[in-house]
Amino acid sequence: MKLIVVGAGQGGSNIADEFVSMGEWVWKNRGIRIFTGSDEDPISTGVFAINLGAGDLYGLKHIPQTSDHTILMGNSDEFRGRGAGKINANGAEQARKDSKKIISTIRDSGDVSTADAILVIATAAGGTGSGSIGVIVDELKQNFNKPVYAMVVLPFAYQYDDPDTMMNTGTCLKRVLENSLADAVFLMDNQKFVRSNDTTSTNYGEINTRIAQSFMDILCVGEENDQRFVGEVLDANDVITMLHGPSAIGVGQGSIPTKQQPGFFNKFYQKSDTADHFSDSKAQMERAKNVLNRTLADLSIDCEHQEESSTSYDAQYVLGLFSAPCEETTQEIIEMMDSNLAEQVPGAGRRKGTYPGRTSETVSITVIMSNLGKGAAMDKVEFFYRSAVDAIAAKEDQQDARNQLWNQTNRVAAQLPNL
Ligand SMILES: Nc1nc2c(ncn2[C@@H]2O[C@H](COP(=O)(O)OP(=O)(O)OP(=O)(O)O)[C@@H](O)[C@H]2O)c(=O)[nH]1
Ligand SMILES: [Mg+2]
Repeated sequence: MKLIVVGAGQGGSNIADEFVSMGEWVWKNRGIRIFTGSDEDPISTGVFAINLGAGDLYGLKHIPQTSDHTILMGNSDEFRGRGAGKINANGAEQARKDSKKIISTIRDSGDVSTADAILVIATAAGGTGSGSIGVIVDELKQNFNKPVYAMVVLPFAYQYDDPDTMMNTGTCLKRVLENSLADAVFLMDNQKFVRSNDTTSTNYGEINTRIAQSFMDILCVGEENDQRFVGEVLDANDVITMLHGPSAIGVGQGSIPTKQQPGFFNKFYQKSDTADHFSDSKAQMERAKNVLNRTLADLSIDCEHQEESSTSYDAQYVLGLFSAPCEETTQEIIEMMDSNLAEQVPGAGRRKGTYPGRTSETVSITVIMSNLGKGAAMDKVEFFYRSAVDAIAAKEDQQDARNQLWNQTNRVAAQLPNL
């Protein structure tokens, strides 16, 4: 699947930058392009960064810092090179004003005609990305008529007590989920990407790498042209037809123990090469089950639904992609993955694929759930909406109280002569 990737705001652009880094690795190691452009073009041809603050764009390592790939909005008025000051209405307004520049830059430099889809990435808590993502998604959809996916990165739990964070996140989610032309919206909860052993200073770099890597196999699988690595294919259309509405993605990995070289004694007990010993296939099955459990635990946003002590997921579609060396990819294991997903996501349309041979010492499973219904993700979105409503009301109340106090003070001042 070939993408155009557009990062808006600082966090969004940082993640887009990580997509380029991942794309470069994939090109070097797998000989596959996952962004637009011909084989001779730089990998970054299909990737763009948009921001209000020039300073935020200097940190990019892979997206060229030239006007054909980094798009600076608000150059002509009061924002000139500065951010949106954490007010996402400013981000939205600047994107509307600069929409022609955004579209023409992507049209002229992005090789859009070869794209299967467009992905627009932003964080929800700030001003620039949060405000502009909905506008950018709509402009891209109207101008290019391709599937357009939004990725909205939700704030860390420690930010929930900040009123601006909650107002920006609530209004961004409303714009993108309810009032935009996005075909699907990937919800990425920063809190889910924090590892307990991370230091207190948030390691954005590591989180961004994890976010980009979640998409690696799903982008590669349909583009693979080396027959040794073509399994049960999931091509771009399989993915596009199942991607709708609020969605979660996750990847779990497990390592395959290296086969022991036979020592002097155990060579007498060596198993035949042709038939797998049953304990081998049992271990493989256990490994695959553990990886699937890890994938579901590591989805980009919690979305399970608890009912009377049983846990399930409510989604219109679920996709499972099993990537592992051929000898680990048995029919039994694929059936296990499929029936497990069928059981856990009852009633969902299922897509499954295999991607054999590309990794030698790991088994990994990618799961996408799309058009999520009841469950933790919906609760989380509602939590942000309610918190935003509460934050706006509290802000107004506080301002009223301040105004009243100043009115009293001003009445005293009124008794003084004017200078
Ligand atoms: N995963 C991830 N999250 C980030 C990153 N940078 C910032 N964030 C999160 O996003 C929030 C908003 O920050 P920015 O993305 O810098 O905001 P912006 O879109 O540039 O908007 P301004 O407020 O105008 O600067 C932060 O409070 C964090 O929660 C990043 O590189 N990766
Ligand atoms: Mg910024």
